[in-house]
Amino acid sequence: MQAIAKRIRRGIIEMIGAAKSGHPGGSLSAVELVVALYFDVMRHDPSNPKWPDRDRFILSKGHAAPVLYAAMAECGYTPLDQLNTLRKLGSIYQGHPDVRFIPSLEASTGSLGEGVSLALGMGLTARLNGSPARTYAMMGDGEIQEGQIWESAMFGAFHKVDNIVAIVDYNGIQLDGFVKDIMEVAPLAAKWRAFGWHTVEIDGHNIPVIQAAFKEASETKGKPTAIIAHTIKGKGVSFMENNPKFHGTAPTPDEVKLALQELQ
Ligand SMILES: Cc1ncc(C[n+]2csc(CCOP(=O)(O)OP(=O)(O)O)c2C)c(N)n1
Repeated sequence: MQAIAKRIRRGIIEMIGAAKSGHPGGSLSAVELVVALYFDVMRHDPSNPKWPDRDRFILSKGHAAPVLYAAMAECGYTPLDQLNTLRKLGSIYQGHPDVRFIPSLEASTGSLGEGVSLALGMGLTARLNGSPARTYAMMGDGEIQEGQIWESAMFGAFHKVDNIVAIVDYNGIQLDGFVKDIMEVAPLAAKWRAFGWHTVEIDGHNIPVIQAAFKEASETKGKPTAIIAHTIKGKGVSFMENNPKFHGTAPTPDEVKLALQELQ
């Protein structure tokens, strides 16, 4: 999985570099979480994407589409050799995930704040159908400032939707600055606990720790689980790490070269 994570990081840099636009920072921070889900935790079958009992992943922070595209392509859902058409007219790899172009996506996302609500709908449906399907939704820590997130937090605990997991990619940076300076969201774990969720706080780059957290979530009955994953925005590329500039700025051709050297 470490090797896959590295390939996915390289893919993110290459596709955003080729597009000359996109969101590298929040794509790189989510790599290990997405890799653990697609390559270990989730029960899914790329040859049968509409399998009713599949586990589902919703990238609520849809601007981090490159990490999702790279993982789905690596799994075989979509073509690997088209990743570098990101954001081009006619490409299936649009700037934000869009089910009209990639039917194996669970939802179109990018308008922040909606992913946990979507997951709750899928969780309740699975419960009604007696399906073992589990649903995972990933948010950003800036995104969590959206009011709808807290409505979904109330709803999930009240309806005991224990087949969903909300993940916060807690990288400390939002669109143009640090979350603590714009509108602080801490203490995040205490907030999710107060809303009635089983809450686990982890290092979001440590794959065995991530796997253990998802296992704990699957064993938790009667309440949904929130995973607060501490991450580094831009992780893996020295000049992007913890640098708000690389929220939504593509690397230049020279920066692409440098980043790929670091990601050997
Ligand atoms: C409803 C809505 N408002 C604003 C935006 C524009 N926007 C895109 S990314 C972003 C910042 C998100 O920050 P965070 O959730 O921390 O993302 P990450 O750092 O993980 O990339 C904003 C405001 C949006 N996509 N949707």
